[in-house]
Amino acid sequence: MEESCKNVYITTPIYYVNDVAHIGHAYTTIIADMLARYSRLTGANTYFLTGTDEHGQKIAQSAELRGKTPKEYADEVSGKFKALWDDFDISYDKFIRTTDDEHKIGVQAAFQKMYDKGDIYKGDYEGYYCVSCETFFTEKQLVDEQFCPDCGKPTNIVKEESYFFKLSAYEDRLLKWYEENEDCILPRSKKNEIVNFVQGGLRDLSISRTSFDWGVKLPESMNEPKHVMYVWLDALMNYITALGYGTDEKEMKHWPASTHLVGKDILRFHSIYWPAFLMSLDLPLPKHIAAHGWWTRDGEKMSKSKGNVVDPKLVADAYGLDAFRYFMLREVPFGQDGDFSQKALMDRINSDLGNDLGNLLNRISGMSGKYFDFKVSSKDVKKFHQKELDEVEAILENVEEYLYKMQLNRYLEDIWKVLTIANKAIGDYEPWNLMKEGKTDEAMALVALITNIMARVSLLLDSVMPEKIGKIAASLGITINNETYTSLILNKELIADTTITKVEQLFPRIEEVLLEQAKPAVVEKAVAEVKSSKKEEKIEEDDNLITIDKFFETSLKIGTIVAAEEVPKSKKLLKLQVDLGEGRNRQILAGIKEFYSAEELVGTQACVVANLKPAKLMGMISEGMLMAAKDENGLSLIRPETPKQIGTKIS
Ligand code: ME8
Repeated sequence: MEESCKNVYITTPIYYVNDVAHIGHAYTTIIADMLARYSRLTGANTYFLTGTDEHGQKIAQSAELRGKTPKEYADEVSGKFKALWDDFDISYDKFIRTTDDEHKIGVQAAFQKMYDKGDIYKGDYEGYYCVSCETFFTEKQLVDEQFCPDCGKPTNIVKEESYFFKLSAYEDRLLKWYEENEDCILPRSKKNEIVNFVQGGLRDLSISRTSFDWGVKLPESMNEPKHVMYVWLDALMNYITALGYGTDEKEMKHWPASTHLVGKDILRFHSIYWPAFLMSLDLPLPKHIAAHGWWTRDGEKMSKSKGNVVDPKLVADAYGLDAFRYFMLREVPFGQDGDFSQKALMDRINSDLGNDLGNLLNRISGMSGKYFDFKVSSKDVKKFHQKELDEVEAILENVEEYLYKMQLNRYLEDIWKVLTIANKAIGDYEPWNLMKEGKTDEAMALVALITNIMARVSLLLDSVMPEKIGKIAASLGITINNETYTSLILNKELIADTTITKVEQLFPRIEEVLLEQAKPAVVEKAVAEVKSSKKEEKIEEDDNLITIDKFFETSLKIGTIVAAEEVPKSKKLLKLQVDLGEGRNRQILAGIKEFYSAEELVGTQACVVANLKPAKLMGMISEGMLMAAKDENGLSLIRPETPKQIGTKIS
């Protein structure tokens, strides 16, 4: 974010449509919304972009699993994201979808430009691909020769004709950019990781795929109908196609981005590929790429595939949207991970919001009502309270800096210091005694001091809690806009005479957790539906639940392990021959060597996923998978309690 009178362009990642929105997504979007609202208040010409990322193998597979076309599926989930942000009153200026025609045209224009420049060439890609992360890896990068180093899922071997982007040619320019722009990647600790990574050397990037077709086609002039663009090239371009790059460029005046807000999982794409693409396109680079940490549940990253997500709508409905926003921004230092806890949320509501903020407003309306018929005049504030005003101003002068550095929790911490000054002043000056002593002017000055502090705090908190601050401002008789911001915050003026109106209690105390437990969203929803005795079909529509037919698409069988041996050079893999009663043994490579020896397995039974597509691991075919469960105490194979006939179906 930059100072006022400038163009400010703030973006969230565009979210994949294979996931329901959870509090991780809400977190990014709420931070971006806060920055955008603040920026508008300061008078900057602000543009705020969010949207959905709808192409790629992952989405195509998710759609197929549900028996939908990718577009049908994308329409449905993208609609849910948009509805949630609308429900949360997120102040985006544009919601982009990568299936929008303008976007596709823009991406093709960018591809063409990079190609014409000589930055794209055709070759063959051979390596590993993680569909879940939509990322290419070299063999060296894999964990145990097989698993994605980012998400831990198995990778696929990909061997196909591909176009490449000359990423390696941008290594030096990227390093120079990092060096010359101290805050281009925030926080600093994350920047160091990126610099180290790039110093380790960059390989050219495969930017087209031929093995599936759910993606943006290459420009027609290239006559390559088999190729679609790599989903990350397509996705990153959204930040410029949303402004009309390659179509109607009238909004391009907002470029370059002030802040690309991202989670740390996707920082590499944003701080290496994206600036390199932009250099190739001769466009200026973003000012800041700011990476926040993860919200976890019991220490694990929240994600739908892990089934540990918290539904932000449930939390906001239970505790209030503004309280939820405040909590997210205040609780965890930007860049660090945070475990979601309702207890912590309740504490913030009862203490920070109820006691410190809400109560102060009650005291203003109580004192002004009792002593002055709700009228407040600032005329003697300077005379009696210059000291407090100076203290407040010394703090507030520096808070904006925290926003530029993305230290949002410190921004809020300091605003709370100002509230403490106000609460303390009431105790120190005891207006009830001043009134008794007939020092009416002094009592009025004190009430006006508190009212002025509350007015300034309101301006600074409006972006964090727009709804509640709207109510506070109305109660104080002020309007939250750029004019008031300029007068009270920049010029440090005092408010004009005003009349206080009483408001209901803004943050009622919460005595016990309101959500039984923040269970995965689908479970919560399903339980709620059953409780309200709606029809069962309704549950089936909910994102994660499957029908029994779907379950039976997986063929699970009992097999006997007839032979087992270690795979040389592999820490994890054992090579097994498993009899499923098919007249021949299946070869199955299982990552269980750390937990079982080859000898002890021979002659035992296991549950086998029998209809998996064969996969190649370390150059050997694997024709199935053993079922196992792993926790902190180790891994156990799932087996029948008593021996069963070979090939018995599991149901
Ligand atoms: O990566 N904690 O989309 P995505 C905090 N389509 N934030 C989280 C989170 C968690 N547990 N889980 C997700 C993609 N997020 C690409 C982006 S941009 C050109 C393309 C947030 O749906 C966080 O901002 O997987 C993370 O970066 C983003 O959601 C990933 O969303």
